[in-house]
Amino acid sequence: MTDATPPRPPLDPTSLAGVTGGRVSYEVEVVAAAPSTNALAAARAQQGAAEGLVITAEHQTSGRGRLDRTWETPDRAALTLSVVLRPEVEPVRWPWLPLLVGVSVARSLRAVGAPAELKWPNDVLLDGRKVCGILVERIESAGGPAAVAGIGINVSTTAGELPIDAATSLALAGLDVDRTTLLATLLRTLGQTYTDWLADPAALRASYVDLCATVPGRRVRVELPDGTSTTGTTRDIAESGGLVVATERGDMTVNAGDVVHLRALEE
Ligand code: BT5
Repeated sequence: MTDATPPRPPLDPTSLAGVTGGRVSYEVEVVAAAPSTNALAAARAQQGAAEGLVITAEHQTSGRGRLDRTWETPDRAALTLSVVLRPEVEPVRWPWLPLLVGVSVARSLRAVGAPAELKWPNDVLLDGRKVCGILVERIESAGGPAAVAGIGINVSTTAGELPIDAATSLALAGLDVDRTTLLATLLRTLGQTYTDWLADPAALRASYVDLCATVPGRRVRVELPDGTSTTGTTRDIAESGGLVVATERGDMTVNAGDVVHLRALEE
């Protein structure tokens, strides 16, 4: 198999001007290179940036994952973006924001022909491999808290460019997707999904479960933030957004952690 780099046209900022989704009117800034779009957007949110600011980098050179992990994408091969949102909701609803972003990405990928699924809490999978990572951070600012929603999607990334075996890209799944078109679809879908959730929080849970490969009835290993892990069978998504897992010691709701989907031989 060859691993030649495909043509990688730049994003077209003019087609992104004036994009809206639900209540969100976007202001999209395309930068050639940045260490982390989340870091840039967080600084802007702290300075009072309004909801709808989007910073996207053609080349993100020091992308951040959760828990100090990294996100690696070559120049123009991926979409790497961060969106500022200012949800006026109780703190107890904030854990749904990353899940909401996952639903929006999965819907957008399906719209361009990719049968994407979610892995709890917020990985987006294609053919069982990670095609997108999401990092939502809460920023305190004088105008109130803001959420910076960071999204990285592998678009034309080749197998040799992916950092782990369990990753994939739209191109590797046989899809030739224009990044500008995908970004516009994503922003429209995210704005609408977010606006619907603000008005009706309960409805998102059913949409999430529908798109989620983790629930119900999946054998999983849950790796908790304290370093311990446990195996069990998934039951449901709780109202908190947590994952309900049946274990030997009874049901537990996991609100933070990593999940590994197990195959029979891995137990
Ligand atoms: C994530 O973290 O998946 C969140 C990634 C968020 C990236 C976006 S890009 C725009 C914005 N600006 C940023 O600085 N970040 C956000 P986590 O669940 O911790 O997964 C990280 C792990 O995914 C790494 O340790 C690798 O194993 C794997 N990984 C790294 N790069 C990848 C890629 N391009 N595709 C698939 N997997 C990758």
